[in-house]
Amino acid sequence: MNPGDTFEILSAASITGEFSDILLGEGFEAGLTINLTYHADRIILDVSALSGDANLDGVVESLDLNVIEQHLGGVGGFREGDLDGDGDIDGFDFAVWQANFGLSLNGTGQVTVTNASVPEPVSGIALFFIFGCVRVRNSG
Ligand SMILES: [Ca+2]
Ligand SMILES: [Ca+2]
Repeated sequence: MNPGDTFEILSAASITGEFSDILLGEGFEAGLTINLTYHADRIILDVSALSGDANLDGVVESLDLNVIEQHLGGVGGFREGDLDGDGDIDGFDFAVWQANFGLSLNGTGQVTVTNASVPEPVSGIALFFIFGCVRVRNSG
């Protein structure tokens, strides 16, 4: 999974509940955040990261600057230091890193939930994320 990835993990005529538990699998990177958005007919999973955290360890620190420096002048994605998402690694990415230096996430991996519709809660349904096993559709 990479920051910016979006997956439709469930599609149905009508969805009336939500997952009661979400477990992040082995190897889920500490700096990644997943957001589940419940719609009336589908559930969307978006992956994001702290702006500036190129090495995805959950902290914006000097190690992230090292990533930018290693790829400076080249092309790549978030993991190569393209922090502004324009496909290259340059001074603008450095500015993103600098503006966010010192920020950190709490804990290992983050999960947030957004309700685009307001489904009725259903207990006993668990969603187990095993790293790499949720790739249903990648629009990114
Ligand atoms: Ca970092
Ligand atoms: Ca860039």
